[in-house]
Amino acid sequence: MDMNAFSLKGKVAWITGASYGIGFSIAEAYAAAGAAIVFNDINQELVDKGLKAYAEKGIEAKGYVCDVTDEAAVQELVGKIEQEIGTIDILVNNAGIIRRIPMTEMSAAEFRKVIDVDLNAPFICAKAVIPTMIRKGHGKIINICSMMSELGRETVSAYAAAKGGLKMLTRNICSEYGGHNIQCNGIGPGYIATPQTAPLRERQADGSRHPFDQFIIAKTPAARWGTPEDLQGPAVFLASDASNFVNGHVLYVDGGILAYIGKQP
Ligand code: NAP
Ligand code: GCO
Repeated sequence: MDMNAFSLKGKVAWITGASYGIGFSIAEAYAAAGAAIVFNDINQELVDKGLKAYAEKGIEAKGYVCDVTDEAAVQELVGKIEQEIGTIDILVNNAGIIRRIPMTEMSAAEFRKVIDVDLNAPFICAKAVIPTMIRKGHGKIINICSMMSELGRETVSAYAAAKGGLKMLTRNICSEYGGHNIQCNGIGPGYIATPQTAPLRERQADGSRHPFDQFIIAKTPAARWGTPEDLQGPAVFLASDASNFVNGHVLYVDGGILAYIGKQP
């Protein structure tokens, strides 16, 4: 086998919401694999924070302010990227939010906001890049799904609905555009230590671990939280030619959570 199949040399990768967290880690891996990195975030402060962080890693990333829920802004951004850097070979729909609110206490507006960022935006961004991928005869779209693409839990109704929908959007892009040599797959991270999950890991007043922290440790065969770096290899694989016959798949990177009933108390 030619191991260059895992190379991203000469490719342009756009990772949404990648100033930090999982998106940043994936972009870092793509840069190491040879890709040109483009990212966006919701405001200039975050973009500047990201640019500084990429520069500290020796990565010449290009950053743009763009709200991924704004279709006109996304269309404009894709045109700007194509002019300034090149056509997009790899899209990672990473930007996301969560609101942990019991469903009966959640407003319809709050529910819609989560759906807008976590499901509508991946549609908008994929729709913006697919026409050029068709013209080029290849493309990679990777949607960052979740355990909640398969499981529910209290207080995350909107997030689970969005991530479940994102799994099916992944499968539908595969179905509709696989004939154009476009592969659309998902990555389903387990519980990863990022700002988004920080509230679930906060030390208690007595110094003990957060109850949810202990719960996840018991539910994970690896008996640890994942790190953004745990996602780098799977993300490079799904962005590379090594996965050209993998399509419509959600690759769960969860330390085994989905396979495990959980450690007996
Ligand atoms: P994070 O730390 O909250 O980072 C998400 C990034 O997306 C932030 O920079 C955020 O900006 C940005 N963003 C939010 N709304 C946006 C919008 N409308 N337009 C552009 N950017 C926007 O999250 P993370 O933990 O790295 O997670 C990244 C992705 O992985 C998300 O889709 C998340 O659902 C998914 N995921 C996370 C875990 C986990 O355990 N951490 C597990 C499974 C899946 P702000 O800082 O302004 O919010
Ligand atoms: C939660 C967590 C999870 C993780 C992730 C798991 O509140 O349950 O935030 O949703 O973010 O999506 O895969």
